[in-house]
Amino acid sequence: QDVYQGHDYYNLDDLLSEEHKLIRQAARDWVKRDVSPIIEEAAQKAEFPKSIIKGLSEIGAFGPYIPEEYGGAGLDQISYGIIMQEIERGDSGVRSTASVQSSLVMFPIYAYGTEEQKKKFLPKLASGEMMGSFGLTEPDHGSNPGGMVTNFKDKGDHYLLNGAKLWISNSPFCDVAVVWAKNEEGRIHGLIVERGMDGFSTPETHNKWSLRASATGELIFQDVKVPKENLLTGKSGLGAPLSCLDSARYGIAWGAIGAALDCYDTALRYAKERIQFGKPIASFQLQQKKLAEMITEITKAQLMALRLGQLKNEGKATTAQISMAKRNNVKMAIKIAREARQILGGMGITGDYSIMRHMMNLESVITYEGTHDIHLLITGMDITGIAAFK
Ligand code: TGC
Ligand code: FAD
Repeated sequence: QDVYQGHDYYNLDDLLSEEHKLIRQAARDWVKRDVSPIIEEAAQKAEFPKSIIKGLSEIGAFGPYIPEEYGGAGLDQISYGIIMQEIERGDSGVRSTASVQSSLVMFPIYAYGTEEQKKKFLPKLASGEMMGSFGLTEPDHGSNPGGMVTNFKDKGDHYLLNGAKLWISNSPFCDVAVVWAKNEEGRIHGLIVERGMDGFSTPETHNKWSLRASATGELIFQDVKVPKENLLTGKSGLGAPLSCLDSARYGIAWGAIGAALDCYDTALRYAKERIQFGKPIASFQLQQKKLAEMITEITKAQLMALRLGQLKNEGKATTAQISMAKRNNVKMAIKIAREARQILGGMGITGDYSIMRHMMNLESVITYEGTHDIHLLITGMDITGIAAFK
């Protein structure tokens, strides 16, 4: 791990600014120092390592593109991507924590919240003093969030919230949850629910074989009285939560490259050192084919992510473009993890190397933020004009 410097086959660094490279180095150094040494044990024990919260905040991973006046880092979208890439080189679960906090909690409050909400929540979320979760998925509504049944009623001086969300990252320890629910007319709105409100509970989901260092759970609302000032007033309808997903999916398109780079880097070095039949296994054509295809696919994914970042910076990236990159890059990373594990032979199944953990983590990444199938259908809809979801 010590000599890892990234792989840049097409000299994409030439297209990055000095600031981008400094941000990357800071994130990379932090992952090497504070994540890599503890993450295997955290994953084995299925414990979220709370010690990383401070560091995530310090490298700008909480709200990288949220303006500094609200405590964010005020960076561009490529910086956001680079930070996600470096974090996911360490672990997809750690990147999940940052994705949720930034794109799914801070973004909706920043984009759709009142000035009071922004001032109250954003600086604390940026510093990690407050941790957030995002409740869209329900037990019976995953790919089809528009069918949600969680609902709130106007009770004059407050709203009364009922329902349940499942598969929620950060839920077991979150201080606040951005929750999507239908009003009495069936229109979807976002509400900020705070820990301590009566009737709000967050049981943890156990027995995951994937994303074990990330805490996942439920959000349960039983007659929760939510103050009216906690409604996100800036946007309603399914488009509001979906626009947050655009931001998180973009970060995942970069993040997956980090996991793939770590697997490739590990496999390349192992192949050069491991001797069988009197030669390094890297000298056998079958292993070279695997490694050559890995770096080719990584390079294509890097090009896609960088161009998407440029489009995001210009405010031109479409939902369909983001879907294509999320789908392609996560699939690329899973394939590389599987091939890399084989290059390590039996050693590849142990926790002495990161590959098997990445491989298992990526099974969540390919499912959350829209499944592999759903993203294909988004592309299909974009090119044909016909939605095949329903
Ligand atoms: P559809 O009729 O297509 O759209 C409903 C309304 O939303 C608008 N819209 C968008 N607006 C902004 N941004 C987007 N990306 C948008 N996509 C659609 C659309 O224009 C429409 O507006 P209006 O005004 O006409 O009402 O909706 P649909 O019900 O047919 O569903 C489409 C579909 C299937 C693509 C969508 O539901 C979907 O993406 N499903 C996947 C669900 C998903 O991704 N869930 C993720 C949950 S969060 C999570 O997984 C976090 S993981 C934690 C981590 O990152 O670590
Ligand atoms: P389903 O929607 O039931 O899908 C099952 C299968 O059917 C999939 O293969 C899917 O592709 C396929 N399918 C569904 N509809 C169609 C269709 N129309 N056409 C073709 N195939 C279809 N959600 C949140 O709101 N917040 C979070 O923080 C969050 N964190 C998560 C963390 C983890 C570890 C995991 C695993 C999930 C998380 N999710 C979160 C939920 C995630 O977004 C959903 O799991 C995902 O959207 C899929 O929903 P589902 O699991 O209900 O699967």
